[in-house]
Amino acid sequence: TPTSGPSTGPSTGTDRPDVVVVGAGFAGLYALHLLRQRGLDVRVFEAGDDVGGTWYWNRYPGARCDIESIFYSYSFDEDLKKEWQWSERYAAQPEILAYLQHVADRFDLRRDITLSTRVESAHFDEETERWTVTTDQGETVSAQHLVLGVGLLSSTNLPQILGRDDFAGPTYHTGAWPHEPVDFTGQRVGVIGTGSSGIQLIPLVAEQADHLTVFQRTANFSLPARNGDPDPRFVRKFHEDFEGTREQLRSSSYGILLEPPTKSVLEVSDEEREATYRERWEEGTLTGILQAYNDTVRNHEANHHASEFVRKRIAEMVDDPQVADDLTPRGYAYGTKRPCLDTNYYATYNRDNVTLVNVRRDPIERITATGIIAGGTEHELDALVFATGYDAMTGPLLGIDIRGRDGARLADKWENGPVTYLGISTAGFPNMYMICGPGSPSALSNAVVSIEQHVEWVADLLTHLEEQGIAVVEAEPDAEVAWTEHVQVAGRATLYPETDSWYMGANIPGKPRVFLPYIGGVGYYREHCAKIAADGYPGFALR
Ligand code: N01
Repeated sequence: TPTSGPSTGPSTGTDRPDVVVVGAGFAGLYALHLLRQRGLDVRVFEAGDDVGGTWYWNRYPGARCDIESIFYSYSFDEDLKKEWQWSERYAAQPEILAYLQHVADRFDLRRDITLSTRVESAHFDEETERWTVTTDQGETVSAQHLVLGVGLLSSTNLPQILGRDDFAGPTYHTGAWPHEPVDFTGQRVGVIGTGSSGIQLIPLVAEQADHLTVFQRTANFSLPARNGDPDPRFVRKFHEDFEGTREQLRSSSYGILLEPPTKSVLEVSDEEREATYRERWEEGTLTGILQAYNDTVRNHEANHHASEFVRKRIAEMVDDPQVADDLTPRGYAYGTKRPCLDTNYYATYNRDNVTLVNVRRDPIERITATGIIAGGTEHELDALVFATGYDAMTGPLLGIDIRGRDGARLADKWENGPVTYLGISTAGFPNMYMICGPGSPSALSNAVVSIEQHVEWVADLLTHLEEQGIAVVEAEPDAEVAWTEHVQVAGRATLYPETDSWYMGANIPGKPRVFLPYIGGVGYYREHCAKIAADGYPGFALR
């Protein structure tokens, strides 16, 4: 039952907690709840002025989840799952934020969360075997354990475009949207970027603005979301068999309820393939077509069928053949850049007040005080939106000055790419746990299911340490090298590494090119982690 309202500071307020958790989004909130239940003294620091993480910051028009809300929500508490009713199949940002605020209140979490406070550094002190954590508010605390729930996509990317800071009008990044409503009425608005964020935002800005100019570098594959009421079959399923449904999610490949494909697309007839794709297209899910056959992201010929199907649909939806051609994704395999779900995205380009600039043909030369010059033409703008994404997965971790044994910096250790054991731990940084770190399925899954698995695994580990009187746990170098290689080998069995995407770090100039998430599947990964725990944590030094 709810026991506390909003508060801006901790009521326990200790400067020597057992655990410091960084971040109060889906990961940090659950970590606080569960670790507290295990009897640990926990402090959470959150940079935002409220809980919510991703769903606190991403307030741009059209922001909503693209995994059905009934699955994209916690499953650790049966009552919570059954009580909360989503108003839509894919809930919008205000509702997801309200849900996380509700969770914070319902489980009395706020008293241990310090808001409006960014963790600047975390240094491991070898003498005390504790982490010294400092914040931008001048607070220093000492904790035995450090849990990093900083998110995968929370470090915004503002590209270095010539003249970027010369623009005289307001500029926005989708991931740091203002809290007060932004009104584009009567304005000429520019949007750079056509990833998931741009694709959600563009239709709504087009409806409001006088004119919208979209600057597209890479055309994306997007499927219609067919948002509406929550699917009653799934709601019922959770009500009738909570545990069984939860188990199904946890043992699935992506953390959603979708039968795993058993057939190759190459073994079915043209008619069967077309009918299956059609059916999946009508369903409106992120992975429907991607997961229709088992080789879509493993084989170019198989992928070509899925890619062509979506390309044809784009051509049908866009009136102007040149614009349709520019919106048609080519040169990379469908699915290897994260696909999108949209509402009216392609039809938006049929509006008179929308211009598409293909910056591969007409490169952006510079931003000026009054607009953007691309391909020799100046596009005059009153406001500019950067939907240009994130320094994914490693950016949020390396944004904190993290130092382990011998003062070694995590940023130096990961100079050539992240090295982790299970995406949770990294050698030389004892008692530090990443929630959905690089090398975990996270980015290739329903993040909430992955977060719950990590938080529960870490909580079990801390309970084990407590019971055994062990003070320090640390990944062993051999184990992390083997795991990191396994993650890359699994990636190389797919088409992902061929594509320039944030999965590969390719969207950030100078970032090492490695496949950041683990593609072994949520269910397999969970079993693997569980076996490591059951076997007494091989690959970890415990003392
Ligand atoms: O970011 P992105 P996002 N000049 O990196 C372009 C999740 N998410 O915020 O593809 C011109 O995907 C860039 O072009 P290119 C989801 O996991 C989920 O949209 O690099 N363009 C691209 O078009 C998603 O994948 C939801 O050639 C430049 C765009 O900016 C992830 O977050 C909603 C440029 C960036 O796309 C990130 O999505 C939103 C430049 N210099 C986000 N630099 C849902 O749940 C970059 N671009 C629905």
